[in-house]
Amino acid sequence: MTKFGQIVIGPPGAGKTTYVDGLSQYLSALQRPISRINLDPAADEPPYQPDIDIRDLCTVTDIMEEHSLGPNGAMLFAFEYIDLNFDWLEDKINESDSNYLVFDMPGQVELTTGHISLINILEKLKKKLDCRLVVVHLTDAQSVADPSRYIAVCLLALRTMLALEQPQINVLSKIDTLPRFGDLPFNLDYYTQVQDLDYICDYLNRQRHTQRLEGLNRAICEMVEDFGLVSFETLAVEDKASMTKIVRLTDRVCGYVFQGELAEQDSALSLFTSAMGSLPGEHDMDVQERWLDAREDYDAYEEEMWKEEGELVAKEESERESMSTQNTKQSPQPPSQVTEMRPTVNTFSGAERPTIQTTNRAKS
Ligand SMILES: Nc1nc2c(ncn2[C@@H]2O[C@H](COP(=O)(O)OP(=O)(O)OP(=O)(O)O)[C@@H](O)[C@H]2O)c(=O)[nH]1
Ligand SMILES: [Mg+2]
Repeated sequence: MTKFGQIVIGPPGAGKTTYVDGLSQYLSALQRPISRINLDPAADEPPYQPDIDIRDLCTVTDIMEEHSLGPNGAMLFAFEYIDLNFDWLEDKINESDSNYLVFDMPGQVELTTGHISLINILEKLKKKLDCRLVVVHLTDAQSVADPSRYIAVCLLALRTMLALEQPQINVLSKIDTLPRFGDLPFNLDYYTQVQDLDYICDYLNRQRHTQRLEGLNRAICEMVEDFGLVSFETLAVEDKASMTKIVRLTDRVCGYVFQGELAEQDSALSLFTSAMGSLPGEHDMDVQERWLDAREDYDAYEEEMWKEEGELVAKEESERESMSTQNTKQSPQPPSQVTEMRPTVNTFSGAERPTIQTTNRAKS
């Protein structure tokens, strides 16, 4: 059976484990069974219960003790060990019934920028288990507040894409924290689209401490632009619209969209409309507006929507309860239709969405 899924990578603290936890909750609400696979042999207790846990095979602490290695060396050793003992992982995956796998990776960037073990593991997942995975590369959105760090992040994203040779989505995580870092020199879409990096080089040349690196910065930016591979999505893990967009995108990229309900439809048109049509939030919600320009208005609006949704669910629940009490009193009836709780596609599609007077668009 073909398996689909995501392999979640990114520097330490980028939010990988939190995303896997959020994704698992989100997909269970959609009634999509998933296997959560902790591939971090140095993980403390993750907030989710892993269905497969690499720490049952090896832990960084044991490797450090047995082989007198430091934490980074032990992590690379652990991945070589996983590669050699791939059968263990293969058996565990075969035992699980779910055909959607989510891998939570450690934060060591060495693993994703050229170390051969992860490349081998991905190859085996593809060849032996027929896994179609999308790499979700998370980076803390804080990096856009510092232009030189942003350039490094673009370079890392490109390096990872070239090293792993997998379909990859780069994501600026924790976008909800961005207002904490003050006004950005450019609008958010400038950072997500990764175009015209000359502007950022010019900006850095106006800063005293980065002027002397002009040649290096320009060379890196030119290379990133020439490849034309890097762009970023945004993610706030607790925001439903944001998660919806990432799930829809990953489903398309790994091909999951062609499975399940859609695969059963004979209409090629509906299949391709789902695969190629616009994503929720792509046009009608601007991330800059949501998280930077009018955040408080949106937060208040969203709270109101959640309250209404909660009241609706509570009402439905009490109606169901009273119906089932009536049914037990009367003759046996077939079970009543249950309204499924599904995440709303776009929280901000209502007429009452907040309007804002000004944006800082002029900056770019
Ligand atoms: N505000 C906010 N905080 C987040 C978000 N995602 C993650 N965090 C926080 O970021 C911190 C690090 O998150 P983790 O999920 O442990 O990061 P990680 O990438 O798994 O870290 P390592 O496994 O150590 O590399 C935690 O305190 C999370 O609560 C988000 O979308 N918004
Ligand atoms: Mg983690």
